[in-house]
Amino acid sequence: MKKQNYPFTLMPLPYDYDALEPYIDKETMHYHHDKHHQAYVDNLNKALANHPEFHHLTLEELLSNLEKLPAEIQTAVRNNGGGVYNHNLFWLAMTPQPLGKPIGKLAEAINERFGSYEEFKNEFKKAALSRFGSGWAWLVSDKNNRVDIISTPNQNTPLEQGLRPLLPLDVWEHAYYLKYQNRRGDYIDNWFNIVDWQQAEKLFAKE
Ligand code: MN3
Repeated sequence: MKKQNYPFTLMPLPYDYDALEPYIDKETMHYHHDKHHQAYVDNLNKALANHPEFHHLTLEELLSNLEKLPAEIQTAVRNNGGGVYNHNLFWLAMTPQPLGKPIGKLAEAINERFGSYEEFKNEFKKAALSRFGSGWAWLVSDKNNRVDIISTPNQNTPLEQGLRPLLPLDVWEHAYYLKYQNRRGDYIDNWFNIVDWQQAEKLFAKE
C-alpha cells in the first residue's frame, strides 16, 4: 500500500470490477469502491482541511495516534481515516489469482496458533459472523509476531490496539447485501476463495 498524506485520494482497484466474480459481483464492487470508499476519502479530507499541522502525517500515523488529535476531529478521523485505510487493505487482500491457502512463515504461524488452516477458517468465520452490526474481522499479528483473530466495530482499525493488520474482512452489509442479502455466512465462505495469501504473507514478513 503506497503511503499517502493529505489530501488523500481514492486508491484504484488493483483489478477489474468483475475480476472477483462469482464470489463478489461487479455491481457490489462499483458501489463499494466508487461510492462508499470515495466517501470515506472525501470526509477524511474534510475533517483535516482546517488542521494543516497534521497534513504531513500518513494514514497509519494518524490512526495509530488518534488520542493526539484535537477532540473535535478524533471521531471523524477514526471513522473516515479508518474507512480509507481498511478498504485500501481490503482490496489488496483479494485477488483473481488466489493460492487457496496460507504460505511461508504465515502458514507456520497460523498452524502454530490455530492447529490448522481449517481451524483458522472456523475461528475467523465465527469472529466475522458474531460482529454485531457493522465492522470487520481481522487476522493480525502482535509485536512478537504472534497471530490472532480479532473483530472491530465500525471502521476502527487494529492499529489503535497496537496490532498489525494482515487480513481484513469487511462485514458491513454494503460489502455483500446486493448479492447475498442477509446471508453473511455464505459471503464469508465464498470470500475465502479469493484471499490473496501472498499479500498477507508480505504484510506479516514486513519489518
Ligand atoms: Mn466497506
